[in-house]
Amino acid sequence: MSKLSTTFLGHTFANPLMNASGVYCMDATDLGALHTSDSGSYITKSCTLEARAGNPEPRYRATPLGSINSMGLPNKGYGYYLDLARAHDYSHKPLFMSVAGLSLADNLVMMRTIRDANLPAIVELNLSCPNVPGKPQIAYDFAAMDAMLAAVTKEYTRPIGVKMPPYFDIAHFDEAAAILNRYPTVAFITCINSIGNALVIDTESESVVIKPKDGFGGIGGDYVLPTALANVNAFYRRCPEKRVIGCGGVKTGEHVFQHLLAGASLVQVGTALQEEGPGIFARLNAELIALLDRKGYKNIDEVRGRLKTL
Ligand code: YRO
Repeated sequence: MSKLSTTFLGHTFANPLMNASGVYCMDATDLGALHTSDSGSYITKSCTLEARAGNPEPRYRATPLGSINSMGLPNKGYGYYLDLARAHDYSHKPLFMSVAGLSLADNLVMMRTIRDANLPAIVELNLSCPNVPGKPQIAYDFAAMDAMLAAVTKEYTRPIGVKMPPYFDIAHFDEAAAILNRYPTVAFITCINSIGNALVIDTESESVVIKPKDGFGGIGGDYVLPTALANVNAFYRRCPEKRVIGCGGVKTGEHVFQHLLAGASLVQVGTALQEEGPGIFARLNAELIALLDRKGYKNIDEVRGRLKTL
């Protein structure tokens, strides 16, 4: 066993790194690059019942401090990812599937089909999915989130995870965690999705930089690391029976280490993977090993949740 290897939901991972859903995971070409990379695992693009083209371009832009996107859920439809999951070599590395139905009914259809396929793939349910128009996304509407989890976990009784947007208020951490804790088969919580509805402005052109939603979009990268660490740690403290996957602002091995300290068991890479490509996983693993060596840690399980307070 190498220094970076770990276990999660009964699966063995060579290292804690994977892509954030949405990055390098739309089709078999993208996913093939993740398969052959030095990631410990990888996840498919959030899927819907039917394939979607997504929003008009430009719909993603990198900035010196991160990225903004309003992709609009472009994906090949859940059947495509389920076929890849059927063909996946699970002895090479574990595979996650992200599911983001446009309604509770759509999620139930997808979850039943995935259940009946009886694969080792691990489902991450994206709770940033649309709700009734005029209402916030599911994860910002706690009654809708509770109803979604009740219905999904009733049909799909194997362990699942939920992808959460960031919260910014202690009362919201408390309420979200209390809801998640009512569902024992919600085995992991991935924190965080992009910080929603930000606006990047280009001074020279006096313009927005992405076309959809008058330039509004979710931000990732350097902008979000402290928010991501807070959300990882908030759910790690409140949900002791669950695992947490860290996502947000990871660009160096040091950032991976900080997510582990905050309580993450695995760590996802979004914007930095989009900008650097799948070669980033070899660099992050090397940087993390060097940091663990310098600090005298024998493995990453020793680091998890060891954040000190003052
Ligand atoms: O635009 C997207 O496909 C997207 N971008 C993100 O940063 N996070 C997401 O979860 C998604 C898909 C879900 C949704 C925002 C389109 C409802």
